[in-house]
Amino acid sequence: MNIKQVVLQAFRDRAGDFVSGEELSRICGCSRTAVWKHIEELRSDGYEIEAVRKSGYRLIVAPDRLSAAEVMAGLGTERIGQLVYDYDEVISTQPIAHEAAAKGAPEGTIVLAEQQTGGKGRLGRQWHSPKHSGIWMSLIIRPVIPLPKTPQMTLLTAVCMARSIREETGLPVKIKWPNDLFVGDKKVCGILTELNAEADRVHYLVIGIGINVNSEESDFPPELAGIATSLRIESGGKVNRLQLLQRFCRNFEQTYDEYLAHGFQPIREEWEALSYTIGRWVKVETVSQKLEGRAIGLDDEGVLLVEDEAGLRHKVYSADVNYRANP
Ligand code: BTX
Repeated sequence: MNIKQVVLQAFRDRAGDFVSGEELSRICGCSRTAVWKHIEELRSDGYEIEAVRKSGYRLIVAPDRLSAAEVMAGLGTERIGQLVYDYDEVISTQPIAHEAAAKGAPEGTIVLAEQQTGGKGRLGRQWHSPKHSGIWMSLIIRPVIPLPKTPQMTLLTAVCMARSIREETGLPVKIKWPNDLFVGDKKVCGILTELNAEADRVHYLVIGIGINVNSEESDFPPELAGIATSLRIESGGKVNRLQLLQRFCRNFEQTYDEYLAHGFQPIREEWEALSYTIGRWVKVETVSQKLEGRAIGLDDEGVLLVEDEAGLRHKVYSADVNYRANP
């Protein structure tokens, strides 16, 4: 942790009470003048900090910003979120994370932006990422798994994010295969998994996650009206982006470690329990596949199983799935 993170952690531990300059200087291992300089920096980052002679410093208001210092302070994970790069505005966090990963950024590194001007969805689609209203992030992981298993990481991420949103907001979020989170019939979160690999070795994955957290109806462009929603719209109140992100980091680390130790089975069960897709009549279209049927579950590897009207079971590896009324 750097000094700003240590100071923020001390404020958090004290929950609104004063921390003396002397104590901060002891915790941070620097002079009181250096502490004061860091307090000034935090103020220019938007923190409102009261200073009272003989009492010390007290945090009054933290800005609604996803800063690296805030995310890393008090996170309590070992890898996920232990290195965070934050940006005010980027085209997309994905290429930044790829570049960091190629230069050796450790597993768990996160790239965050308050706004993306060219947010990416799958297959060249766009992801609308307006200022301060969402979590737009890319997570670098380096699992030692064979290439065909990498789609499982998207399913794992969806499970962890759905669980985190449910715990944080109580909203009944569901997962639409393979990479969307829905509240009711509207999309609240999308996941884009990109990888760098050779035929027999995964170098790293960059998992891009976009969540509409505090967006209001007016934040969505007309083409998303009726298909997109936010946690705020659905829950009726502002949601703390920082708490949600930290909760996701903890959930992800725990679930990812379980996955590395015990495989996909527990994730498959949780995915099916949270699924919006299972039990529905779907229409699947890929370059090589066109079929309609009922989504009946995932196989052991995380491949979607669809049963057509003749009772034949088909495996769907990667495709857009549209929903149809039952025949
Ligand atoms: P997707 O291809 O499944 O979804 C993209 C489609 O979703 C768009 O064509 C549009 O219809 C709809 N859409 C666009 N923006 C939104 C939005 N804000 N809310 C709801 N629906 C929307 C999903 O791709 C993967 C998205 C990943 C986004 C993250 S953000 C951080 C990282 N950086 C980056 O550039 N992308 C990822």
